[in-house]
This record gives sequence, C-alpha cells and structure tokens, in this order.
Amino acid sequence: VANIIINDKKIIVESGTTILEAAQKLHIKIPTLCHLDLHDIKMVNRTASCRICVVEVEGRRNLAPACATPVFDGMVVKTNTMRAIQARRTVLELILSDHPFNCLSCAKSTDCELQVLANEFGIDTRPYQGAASHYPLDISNKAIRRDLNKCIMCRRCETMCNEVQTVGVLTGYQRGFEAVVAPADMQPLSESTCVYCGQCVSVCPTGALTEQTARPEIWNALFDPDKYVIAQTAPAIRAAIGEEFGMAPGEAVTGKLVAALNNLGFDDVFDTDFAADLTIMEEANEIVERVTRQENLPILTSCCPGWINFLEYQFPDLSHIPSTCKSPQQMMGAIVKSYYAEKLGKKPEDIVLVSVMPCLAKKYEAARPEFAPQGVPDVDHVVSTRGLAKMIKEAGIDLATLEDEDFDHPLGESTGAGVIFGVSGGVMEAALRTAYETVTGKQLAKLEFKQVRGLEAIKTTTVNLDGTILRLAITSGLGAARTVLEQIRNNEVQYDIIEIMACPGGCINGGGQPSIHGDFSLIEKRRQALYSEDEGKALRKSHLNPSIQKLYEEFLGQPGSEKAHRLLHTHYFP
Ligand code: HC1
Ligand code: SF4
Repeated sequence: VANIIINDKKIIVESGTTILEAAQKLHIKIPTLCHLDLHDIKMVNRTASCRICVVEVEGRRNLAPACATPVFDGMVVKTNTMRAIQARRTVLELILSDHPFNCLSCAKSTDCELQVLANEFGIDTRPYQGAASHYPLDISNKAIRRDLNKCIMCRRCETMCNEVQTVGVLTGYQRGFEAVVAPADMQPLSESTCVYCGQCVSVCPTGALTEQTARPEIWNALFDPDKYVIAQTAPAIRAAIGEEFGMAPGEAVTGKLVAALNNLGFDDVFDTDFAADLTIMEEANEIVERVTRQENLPILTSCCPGWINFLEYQFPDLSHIPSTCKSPQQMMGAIVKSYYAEKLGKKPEDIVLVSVMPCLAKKYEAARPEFAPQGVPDVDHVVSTRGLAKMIKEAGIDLATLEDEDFDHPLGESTGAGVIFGVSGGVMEAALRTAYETVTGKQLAKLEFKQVRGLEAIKTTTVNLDGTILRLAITSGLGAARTVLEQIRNNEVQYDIIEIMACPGGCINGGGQPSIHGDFSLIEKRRQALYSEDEGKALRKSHLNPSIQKLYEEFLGQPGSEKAHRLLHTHYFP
C-alpha cells in the first residue's frame, strides 16, 4: 500500500493505483479528456495523450498526467496549482486551435466533453492560429458519420473497437499534426469490416464520431398527408430516454414514450416487443426442431445486426448456425407492410414505418436490400434514442410531464418476454419460457431463469427442460462472441443454444443510447428497469400474447409455416 497526500488530504491506497483513481476516492476532481475507465467491461483507455489531467508531484520537475502516473509511498500531490491549471488551459487551447468552431451546428453540442471543458475553463478565443486540418466527411454508410476534423486523438474509439469488440477497424494513422484514428489507408468505413455496433460512437468525447440521422426524412413523412406513418419502439428505449429529459436513470418511461410519439403525430405507435414475442414463436420452434433432431447445433440468436455483420465478416464458415429468424425490427416491418397494410386497406408504399432503436447497426440492417421486397423497404427509417429525444425537444414536448398513454393494437401488445430482449440474457430467457412449455406441454412452475441474467461478458449454464438438458452460453460484446465462436470452430466446447449481443450488456448499452460518459452504473439501472417492467406485466410468455395468437390464426398459420418463412426468416452471406 501507499500513504499519499493529495491537496493536504491523506489517503492510503493500493500500490499501482493512479493519482487520478486516488483523487477520485477523495472526491477531488481532476479534469480528464482522453482517459476513460469502463472497467466493468474491461475497457480502460489510458493513453495519456491529451495531458489535461496534469498535476504537481512534490519533488518532480515536470507535471505528471494523473491518469497514467502510479502513486508511491509518501507521494505528495497538488492538483490545482497555478502551473497545473495554466498547463491544462494551454492543452485545451492547442486542441481548439485545430478544432472547428461550429459547436452550434455540431450533433454532439451540449453532450461534448471538449465543449464542457472549454466552457469550464472559459476559453473563448484562439490564441494559437495555425494550419487547420481538412478531411472529407465519411458518410459512406447508413449508420455512422465520421468527421476527422473533430478528432482529438484520444484513441478511445480505437481501444473500444480493438480491445473490447476485437473488430480492429480503427488505428492511429499518420503522425504529428496529421495524426487521426481511421480505418487502414484512410478507407471509408463502408470499405472496412466495421460492423456498425456504434460502440466507438458511444465513447467518442467530441463530434468526430456521431450517427447518421434520418430526422429530416421522418419529419417530412409526418407532415405528408398522403403517408400513414407508424412508429415502433425497441425494448431498450423505455429504459433510457428519460435520462435525456432529466429523469432518474432506471425509471422506465414506457407510457410517456408512447405519449410523446403520439404527440409527434405518428398514426400508430407499435411496440417492437410485440415483434420480439413473434421472434420467440419462430425461434423457439426452430430451437425445438434442431434440438429434437440434434441437428446443426448450437443454434445462435440472430436478432442483433452488429453481431450478424461480425459473423458474416469474421466467421463466414459458421454462417449456417444462427437461427434464420429475422430480427424483431425486421419482423415488425414485414408484418406492418403485409398483414397490417391489408387491415388498413393501404399499399405498403403508402405506409412509412419508423423504428426507434438504441442501436446504430439497425440503421444499416433496415437498409439491407433483402429487407426491401419489390423495392419497398419493410422499415423505412431508423432513429436512435438520442435522435428521438432531439425530435421530442424540437417539438417542444417535455417527456417528463406527459401523461402515460398505451400502445396501439394489435401490434402494440406484448409480454414481459418481449421486454427483456433489451438486456443480455433476455432473448435466451424469453426463448426458454416458450420452448419449455412447447416441448413439455406443461406450465413452467418458475418462469424466471436468473442464471442467464447479469452484465458479465460470457455466462454459461445448463437448464433442465423436464429431462432435456440444454447447454447454454450468453455473450455480450463482440470480444466475448469471438472467444466463444473460436471455441466452437475448434470443437472445444459443446453448447445447444447461444445468445450473442454485440454491445456489452445488450441493447440497453447500444450505440444509439444516451451517453453514459464513463458511468457504467447507468447500464445496471437500465437493466433493472426492464426486469421490473417484465415483472409488472400480466403476461410474461410470448406464446400467451393474444395478438400473436390472432396473427397466427388469421394470417401466418403455424410457427415455421411457409408463409412465416417467407415473411419472417432470412439468410446470411458468408
Ligand atoms: Fe434490441 Fe431487438 S432487443 S436487437 O437488443 O432483438 O436494437 O432494445 O430492438 O430488433 O426487440 C436493439 C433493443 C431491439 C430487435 C428487439
Ligand atoms: Fe469498430 Fe464498432 Fe466503431 Fe465499427 S462501429 S469502427 S466495429 S467500434
């Protein structure tokens, strides 16, 4: 251990602790910019590249970066000397000397960590004038927008993409003044193996990495009298959008979210949870078939588009093992543009379906050509949680003060099983609730499968479905997926069912969710919000959803029917 003194306060800490960590224990704030510690998901960015966190260490000539300097016994630190504060100002002024001053029009405005610091330090002029970088915008894809002119070389995105997600698309490129983080040879993202998980966007402190927005197209549709405009909202939105309106993290705001969408002028507000229930009907059927025949196991869940992209790029040899089920987003699209269009008496092209998703890869998924039969997309536009919050604010609506409203029927009715899709382990638990009752014909005595819950990257367990033992793995974060997929490829493990989600913790931590700015406890609160909503539901198993039962009776026939296959299943591209 080390006895140290920071700003005249004594503390004893483990050796190896950094000055920054010790100061945090004493509630002494040292500003940081490149540093990011998400130790819950083993993502620690300690590049010490920005040097905004410099402090004075007694007996040392140079200022020390607090984020990367370990303490020693007897160390005396002062965090706010004139010299340290002046050095931080200089760092900021230098960064800003080559940073566009267009904060007013930046998508990250009010959420940008550089802007917050510049404001705290009162920097309103540019003392250093010099060359400015001019990089073209990368808007090569539907999901992510890269503006390298705003890159401050913190390398958080690189750490996330390489170490947590193991995709390895982003690397430091060029040197000195020219240095940026980009795909190899400065390719656009669309030419790389980026899976659009958006986790780099989640950790970018500035406007360098943001999302592509469909807000103008959605506003146009809402004001077009010839269009029937429908919203569907993903399970994880309700657990997080309240944060954008000053509500307590973890407060589920389902009824207010529906009210806000109604206020924006959507003709119907449907719940992606309905489609999650539908996914379970098809997927449980497929699981039971493949497990009964002991064929083509393990079966992998297929609702996460970031993960499906990862499979197609990195494990093409395993592209036969995921479930063939489309994701709930796409199942909703297919049902809205067929079954529901028939009910409305409208042509699919006169209906505009807008998805509200916590995910940036959903923007890419909706635009995949196979999901636009006869050229009419099943899902027309995708807006993120952050994007929808902006639209709600733009319309002058205060979400926090709205009275709860209900989803429209029939595609707004859902069970607790649909709700928990938004957390890691949720799809597995939902599938087990239905598979058990289908296989055994008995009612589940205890419907919660708590062993599949939690935020760990890899969870493995077995369940006994009335004599049939199923070996399960649940992973979240693509590094964890890689570990398990490599074990499968090398025949080192045997599983029957595997759930994979690209984002650590699942969709509650998606790349389109409100920024957590390093506070991972928000993810745990969002997780609890969805399990509470599940507990509060009258129906908690997908096969008991009356609107799902009716959909099969009136339209689809049985799970796995020819029509169900045509509308609700897909294939992958090795
Ligand atoms: Fe998800 Fe899904 S749960 S992928 O995590 O299967 O995005 O929330 O909408 O489609 O339902 C995301 C969340 C979401 C789909 C569902
Ligand atoms: Fe890497 Fe995901 Fe960002 Fe693509 S979206 S660059 S895969 S972190």
